[in-house]
Amino acid sequence: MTAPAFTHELLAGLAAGRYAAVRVPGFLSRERCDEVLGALAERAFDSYGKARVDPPVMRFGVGVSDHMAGGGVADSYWKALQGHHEAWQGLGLSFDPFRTSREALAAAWPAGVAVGRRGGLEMGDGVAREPNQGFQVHFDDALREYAGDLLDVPLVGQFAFNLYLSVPPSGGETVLWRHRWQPEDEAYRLPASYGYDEAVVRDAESIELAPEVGEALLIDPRFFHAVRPSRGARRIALGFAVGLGTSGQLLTWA
Ligand SMILES: O=C(O)CCC(=O)C(=O)O
Ligand SMILES: [Fe+2]
Repeated sequence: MTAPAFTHELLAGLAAGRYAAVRVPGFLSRERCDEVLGALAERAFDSYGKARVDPPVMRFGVGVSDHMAGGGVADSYWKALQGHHEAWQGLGLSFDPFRTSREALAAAWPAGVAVGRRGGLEMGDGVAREPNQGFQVHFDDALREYAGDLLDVPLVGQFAFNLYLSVPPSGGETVLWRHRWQPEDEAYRLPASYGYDEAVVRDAESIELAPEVGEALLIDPRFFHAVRPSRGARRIALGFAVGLGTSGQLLTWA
């Protein structure tokens, strides 16, 4: 579904599986995209853990996936989050793009949106990601990745939010398959990787979405998805995970 704004019906439809993806072109103005991009262009990006994420994906900000330990979250995550907030504040932006994004979701979700908490501590609010060489075929599911509940509130649904700041003239498509993880899929897992051989989705229906600058995309990341390699320009998106909690609230984390 492509729409001028996120609505309650669209978010409910995505959670229920009625829609594969909801995209909102022009979610962020060209001026605001350029402001964030201009500030990020001056900064050094980190990369995700090199063994797990290959080809490498660059990142500005802290993501919990690099701090998983024993089915939970390592102390290093909470320490790293301090530097994360300093780094984002250091960009000197005139607005907080993660807050702006949460507010747009809150306008569509009567029970509200908040940054999720674990053990009472606020999780990270989002990252900028640059998968110029693409993301492998993978899925994201906090219920499978963590031993217990990741957040203090149990989740009954999950979304992935992406806001595209820079997109290449060719490549960089997000591909989404009508296939959710099943035990047999483990035969296709790439060694030590977050990803799977593409044969895992060979028989599944798919859609391919070529993002535009300023567009926001919500998907249910429990469906297998990938990002194709970019050609000709950086592909930079702001992103965070969104859970639908048993409280009815949407809870974000990164
Ligand atoms: O960059 C994208 O379009 C999708 C990235 C991704 O894998 C996710 O948001 O879970
Ligand atoms: Fe993903």
